[in-house]
Amino acid sequence: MKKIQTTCNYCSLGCNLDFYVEGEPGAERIARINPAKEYPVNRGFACIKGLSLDRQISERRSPLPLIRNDRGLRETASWDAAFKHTAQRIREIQGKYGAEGFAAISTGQLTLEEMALLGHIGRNCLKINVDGNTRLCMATSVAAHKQAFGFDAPPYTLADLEYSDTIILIGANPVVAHPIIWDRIRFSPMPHKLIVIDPRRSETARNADEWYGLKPKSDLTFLYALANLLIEKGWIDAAYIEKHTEGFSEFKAAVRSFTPQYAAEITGISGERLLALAETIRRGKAVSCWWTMGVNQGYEAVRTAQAIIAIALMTGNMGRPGTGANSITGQIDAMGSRLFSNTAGLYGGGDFDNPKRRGAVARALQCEESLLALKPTIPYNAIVENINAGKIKGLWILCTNPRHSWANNETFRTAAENLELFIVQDIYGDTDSAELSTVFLPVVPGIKKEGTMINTERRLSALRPVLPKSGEEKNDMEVLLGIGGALGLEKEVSLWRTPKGVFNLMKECSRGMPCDITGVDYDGLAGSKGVQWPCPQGASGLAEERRLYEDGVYYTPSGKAKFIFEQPLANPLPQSEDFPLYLNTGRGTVGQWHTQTRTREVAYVADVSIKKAHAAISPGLAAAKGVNENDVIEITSSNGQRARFYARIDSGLDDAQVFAPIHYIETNKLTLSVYDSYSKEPSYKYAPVSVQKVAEGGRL
Ligand SMILES: Nc1nc2c(c(=O)[nH]1)N[C@H]1C(S)=C(S)[C@@H](COP(=O)(O)OP(=O)(O)OC[C@H]3O[C@@H](n4cnc5c(=O)[nH]c(N)nc54)[C@H](O)[C@@H]3O)O[C@H]1N2
Ligand SMILES: Nc1nc2c(c(=O)[nH]1)N[C@H]1C(S)=C(S)[C@@H](COP(=O)(O)OP(=O)(O)OC[C@H]3O[C@@H](n4cnc5c(=O)[nH]c(N)nc54)[C@H](O)[C@@H]3O)O[C@H]1N2
Ligand code: SF4
Ligand SMILES: [Mo]
Repeated sequence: MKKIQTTCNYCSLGCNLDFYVEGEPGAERIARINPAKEYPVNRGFACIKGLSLDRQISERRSPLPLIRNDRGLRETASWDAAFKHTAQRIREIQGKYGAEGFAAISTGQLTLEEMALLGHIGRNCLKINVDGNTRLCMATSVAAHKQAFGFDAPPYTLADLEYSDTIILIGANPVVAHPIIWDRIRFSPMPHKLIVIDPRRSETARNADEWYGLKPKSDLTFLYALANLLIEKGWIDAAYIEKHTEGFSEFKAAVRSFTPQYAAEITGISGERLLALAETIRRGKAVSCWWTMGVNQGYEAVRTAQAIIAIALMTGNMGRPGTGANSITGQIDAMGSRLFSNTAGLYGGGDFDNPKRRGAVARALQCEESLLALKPTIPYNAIVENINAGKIKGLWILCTNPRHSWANNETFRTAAENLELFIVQDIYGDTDSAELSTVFLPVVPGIKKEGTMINTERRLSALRPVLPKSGEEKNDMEVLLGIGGALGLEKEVSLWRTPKGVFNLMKECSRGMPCDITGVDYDGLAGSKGVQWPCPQGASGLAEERRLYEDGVYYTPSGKAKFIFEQPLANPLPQSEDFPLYLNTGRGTVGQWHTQTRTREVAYVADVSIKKAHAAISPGLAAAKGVNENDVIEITSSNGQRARFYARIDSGLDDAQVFAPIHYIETNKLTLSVYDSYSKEPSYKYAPVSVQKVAEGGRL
């Protein structure tokens, strides 16, 4: 039996798993999957999703492309025909509507190398807009880090969870979304206090020492008031502030008006409880703050993330074991997408108009500088808006399912219907998005692919094929190269033909940057413990766990971290008489992944998951509306749409809150086209709605 170590390609922990494969060549079979014992992230544990990665090889997948014919039917085509057809249609669209009449959307679930190659073909060669669906997820943290730290460089290593005596989770629910983080908190040898800040008494909040159930989207006021209290009480680290930060006096002056009384009105959290939190922070010797989508997905999300950073900076909780203002990523390779996708910045970092970086990247890629994209991509929402305005007529989406996952998702359905060319590259041809495609390009799942992933703590790890491809099957890289070839880009992609070749190009692009990976050996990553960036050439004896900013030096021109303040904005679309309630959304269960295309294959997840869309309301609201568990309710959203759900009753919600898991397409029918103004990340977690009962128990 052969043992192959690879990376789980679901969540951002990037657990490593040992696959045991038996059988003759051509008839290989996965006999067993064990979480890798020596891997520093998961240390012999994994969740149900990783342990069932072998379930993505079902009959639902067809190995050959589908092209929609004149009668509107999808017909099987050979790979050669599909490549030629797709390339020809891309050229026609660009000829008719200009280069930017075509666009692409990728994702943080592809490998670093696949994303880099798409960025090269799309952004450099075709001069198109390519955004990542990391925009729906991590764009806020990217913007927050760049402005406050000078580079998109999150400080922590996961071991900081175990060195922390005060763990504060803000808008994060790791019991469901990051089970290995939850394990590491739960079993941490360090006695600790766990605090959860979340309008919903989530699964994690139920297991915390303290839960702050603030009003939705009131985090910024809450954090400014907390900062003000820490400053007034003198519970700050003046030496750290003086030596390693800038902008503190302006910040201090700006938050002065955020009194506990004022904050209580906005947040619903009393002055006494705010003081208790400030005292807990003062007492903590190693305080760490961790945030996820409850912060990132809001209309003033970047400033909220920066307020968390401000609290960590002013209390000197940075750069030491167990501290940090720590953004947790979502998808396995979100970090790879942020650094190496050529979408919002050059490969390895740097703006498209930075002459020094342009020169370095062109040299690294061994190409003319003029080949490099000249400007950042327009963001995801602008791509969808431009489609609906008739400016973009062709779209290529890879490894994402926006018909379901995009905010206010009927706008994506309209967009797909407005397209002349809609290419979907996915492992399944029956996703909600693929069903609308004019060209469907089937690819193999992660267990048949090779490349590199970068997890939430900046750790690079190897994805290695567990099973060989069979017959006509292709992987993402081969499909990208096939289309590149049919577009006549043979010369441009000549150095980009293998994952290792692309990785080595990206290494060169990273040279001298904060995310320097010139010391990483592609082959050496396989079967290893992974390595965190930075890892420059010649680096030796690197510790298994490394955090950034231990020396207090940041990546800003002055070397100091920045305090950033802005007056909280009015909610652009608040609750009203017609829409007195609000819809909160998020992950439902450990077993379910996003739009469920993959996890529906796992029988023991499907068996315990509720099949149809469901939404939770409080016992108080249920009583007021005469709703019992499993009755059918209709939720009407301020975006003009309505949808039906089975009612659940959840005592962890306040009477104005409705919580719907994202795993059902109905949920995003109701979310808003509202974005953070800096990151353009959708405000997925807040939509004014009203609720009505439409039927007794289970007649949906
Ligand atoms: N099982 C499973 N795991 C996953 C995923 C999955 O689909 N399924 N997806 C992965 C991905 S891509 C991501 S991005 C992560 C997401 O991981 P998380 O962000 O932890 O998960 P969410 O459920 O989206 O949201 C977290 C919490 O934010 C809270 N929240 C809502 N509004 C606010 C607010 O205004 N303030 C505060 N403080 N909190 C608020 C919600 O009530 C929710 O409990 O999960 C990853 N892991
Ligand atoms: N209301 C609401 N909406 C949300 C969120 C929320 O919290 N609330 N969260 C947002 C966030 S954080 C995220 S990350 C997005 C996720 O949104 P999506 O990325 O759209 O969701 P997935 O279901 O993960 O879609 C991935 C697709 O890629 C396919 N796939 C899997 N492996 C491969 C592969 O190797 N190659 C290719 N080509 N395809 C593959 C899968 O079959 C699936 O169709 O949802 C966002 N939407
Ligand atoms: S915790 Fe995340 S990376 Fe680990 S096995 Fe589960 S889904 Fe995969
Ligand atoms: Mo995400």
